[in-house]
Amino acid sequence: MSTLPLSQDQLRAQFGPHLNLAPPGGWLSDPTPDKVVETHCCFCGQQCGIKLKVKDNKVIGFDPWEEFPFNQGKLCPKGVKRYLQGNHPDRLTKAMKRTENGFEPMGWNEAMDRTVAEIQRIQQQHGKDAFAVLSGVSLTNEKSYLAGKFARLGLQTKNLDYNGRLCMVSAGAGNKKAFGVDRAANSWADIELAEVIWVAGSNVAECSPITTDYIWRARDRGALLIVVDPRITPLARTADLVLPLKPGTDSALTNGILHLLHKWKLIDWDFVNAHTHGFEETLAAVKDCTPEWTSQITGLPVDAIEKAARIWGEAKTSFLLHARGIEHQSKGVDNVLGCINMVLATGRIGRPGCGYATITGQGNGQGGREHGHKCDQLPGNRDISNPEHRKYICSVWGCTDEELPGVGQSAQEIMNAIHAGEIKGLLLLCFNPLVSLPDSQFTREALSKLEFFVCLDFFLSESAQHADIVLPSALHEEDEGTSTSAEGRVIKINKAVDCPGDARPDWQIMVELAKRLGRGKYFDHFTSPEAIFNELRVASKGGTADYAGITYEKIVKNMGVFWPCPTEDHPGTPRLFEGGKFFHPDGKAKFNPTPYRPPMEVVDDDYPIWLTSGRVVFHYLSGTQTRRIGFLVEQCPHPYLEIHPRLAERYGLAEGDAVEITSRRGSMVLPAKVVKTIRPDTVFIPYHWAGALSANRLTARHLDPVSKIPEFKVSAVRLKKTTKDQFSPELAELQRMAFEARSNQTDMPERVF
Ligand SMILES: Nc1nc2c(c(=O)[nH]1)N[C@H]1C(S)=C(S)[C@@H](COP(=O)(O)OP(=O)(O)OC[C@H]3O[C@@H](n4cnc5c(=O)[nH]c(N)nc54)[C@H](O)[C@@H]3O)O[C@H]1N2
Ligand SMILES: Nc1nc2c(c(=O)[nH]1)N[C@H]1C(S)=C(S)[C@@H](COP(=O)(O)OP(=O)(O)OC[C@H]3O[C@@H](n4cnc5c(=O)[nH]c(N)nc54)[C@H](O)[C@@H]3O)O[C@H]1N2
Ligand code: SF4
Ligand SMILES: [Mo]
Repeated sequence: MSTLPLSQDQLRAQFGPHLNLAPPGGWLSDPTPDKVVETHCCFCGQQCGIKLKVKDNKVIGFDPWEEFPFNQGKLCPKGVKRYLQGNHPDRLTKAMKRTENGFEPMGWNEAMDRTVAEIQRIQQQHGKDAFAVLSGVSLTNEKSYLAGKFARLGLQTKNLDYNGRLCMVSAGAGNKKAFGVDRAANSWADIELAEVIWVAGSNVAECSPITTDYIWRARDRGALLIVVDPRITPLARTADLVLPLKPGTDSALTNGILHLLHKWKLIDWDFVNAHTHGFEETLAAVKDCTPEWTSQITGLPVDAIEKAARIWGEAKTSFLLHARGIEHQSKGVDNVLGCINMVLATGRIGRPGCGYATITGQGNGQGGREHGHKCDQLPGNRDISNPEHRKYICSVWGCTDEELPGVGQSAQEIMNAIHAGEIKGLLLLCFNPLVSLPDSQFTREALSKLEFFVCLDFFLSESAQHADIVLPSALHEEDEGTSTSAEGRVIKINKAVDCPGDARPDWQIMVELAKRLGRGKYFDHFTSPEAIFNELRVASKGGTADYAGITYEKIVKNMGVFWPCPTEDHPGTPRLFEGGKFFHPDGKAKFNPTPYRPPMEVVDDDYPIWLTSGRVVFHYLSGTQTRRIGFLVEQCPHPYLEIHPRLAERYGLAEGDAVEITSRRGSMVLPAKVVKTIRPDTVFIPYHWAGALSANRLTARHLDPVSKIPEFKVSAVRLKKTTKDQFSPELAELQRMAFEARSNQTDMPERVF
């Protein structure tokens, strides 16, 4: 049913330079704002404070919010430009339906009627679970919570999952297993006090830029920095020790380090005996992980491995940070557990300056993974298959156990089931799977098989282009709510402007749909984000992610509250494990053996090069938002293949040459970017683009067996030099526009300053 009819306008929306031009007459004529609103940046999990300047119901600029403790006024390039997105001409303001001639605007009522009729038809014909919901964690806590309740009680489907499945789930599963709780163990204040900082698979300077500042403050006090990454990232260029391991070998490295910590008697036995379980079997599993073995698997020199173990083992204070580099693997959970084993073995965790955290990715990647829009989860990070947890949530929601569905399928599994024809209908909000899931050709096929597909977005994303109905939702600055930062700090998003046209916040759309589906009794009382938050507080009470004592007022007064915060007079909890107390019922942490497994796909004669993928500082995720901000587009207009000079030479490639990259899933042609900062057996593609430019044409649908995260960080490819006329029309167009923008010195709207 769903094909891809791209009109000229849609093509422009997808590939144009998307300059956000000032309104006629220009803002410069009167840049004095009517008001300035304290809120947060929406473009990553750091959730930096920012003040938006508003005039005539438009965001016209920003001021630094210097009092906000996390970033103290600092912002990265995306944060500096985020104020521009609301004024983009592509902004959806009407509901749209797909016709044979492309998308046409439609009335709100008609869009709702059709959506409800199709949901009912599909569920009557094929069962409740044949209609799925895929959601996202750029949504506030209120919307995330509501998405879970809407799917379970509004649609009565078990098949609900979220885009954090591509992001935070390996860390979440590892943290829960080891600590009994899923949150950064410490606020970032502890980074500054650490004397060793270990960063694994995290491009901090580009992807969590404000964290760089904390690391540098520690460096100013003499801290040593160790970075584990197949690429020498900007942060790594300032490191004391760089460990550029082969992609997909992280658990071999952490096992090797644990082996040496034991051999060199650097284990804190008092801590291990008093506060943990499982050390003996974990130690047994690393018995043979000698430096030589570790070196052979990881490709790192023996002395570098030994030096790393020595620095880590002898430190008095330390902070270990990791991100998707180790988590986007078919053993993502094991990699996380391997890091935690290193943290627990040295016994420092819980003391000042001794920390551990995964750096959360998406805007609300932390809060959004706590309150029940994961397929196996209920609010407060409860477990949907635990009878006690179900009973409590049923009591809060006023439903019976029979009414509450069980565990559903995870995001990639939902897409697989759509492809297999088992799931027939989809409601998608805040997620662009066509760009973001692996094996995009498969995703495209799946989306085109849906009998009915409704998408909520504020731009016509590449996935939305396959929808039958698109409902215009609200931008971050058009609604209020709460969000939880990478540190675990619950913060307040404030409304700056009203929604244009028929656009409205996702929560209002879900509540209206639920009412029209005859399920209003569970949703009628949600008349504001605060009303939803107040129910979330009760639903989370007694769970590990306990928000019961957090109120909007308290967040504003204290500029954020760290959960758990069980009562209104509780100050919140910046450091989770003080005194060696963990969140399992017995208060102890768990070591977990992580025997090394190779990646699901390994290099061979046909596909001899490792491919990895990730981000650049100027774009956010699938690019729906940042590919519409002129300045950011200009800084990084199109994808490229990062390749080491030695490998480039082997293929006769010079900077800018066209190279065809082929995996078992597909192939694409990109310009080569020749850099000395990547392993010579590995290439890298930034993933922010769609269609012919999408890195996910090449990646595979291999999942971690526990977290179900795709292995975005490891595939095998072959390379071939080709000619520039083989560039896709999209790439050629972007190169042309980038060239023009440079030579014309195109005026950017930030002239407003
Ligand atoms: N500018 C920008 N910032 C962002 C985002 C964005 O899109 N753009 N997105 C946000 C989100 S949702 C996320 S999840 C975070 C992601 O933040 P990061 O995880 O820091 O970013 P990535 O680029 O995905 O990958 C991190 C690093 O992993 C390395 N890597 C690749 N393979 C391996 C491996 O096998 N082992 C190890 N150890 N490292 C490996 C890559 O070389 C890369 O430098 O960023 C957030 N911040
Ligand atoms: N190859 C490769 N693939 C990857 C990764 C990688 O490193 N390599 N990284 C993975 C990671 S870590 C992540 S997090 C995913 C991200 O994958 P996605 O979630 O698909 O990425 P986004 O660009 O955030 O897409 C969100 C969509 O929701 C819209 N949106 C934003 N806010 C709202 C809102 O409040 N309401 C509604 N209704 N819509 C909204 C945006 O316009 C956008 O179209 O990609 C994954 N894919
Ligand atoms: S670090 Fe993240 S939250 Fe802060 S300004 Fe940059 S994108 Fe926004
Ligand atoms: Mo992410």
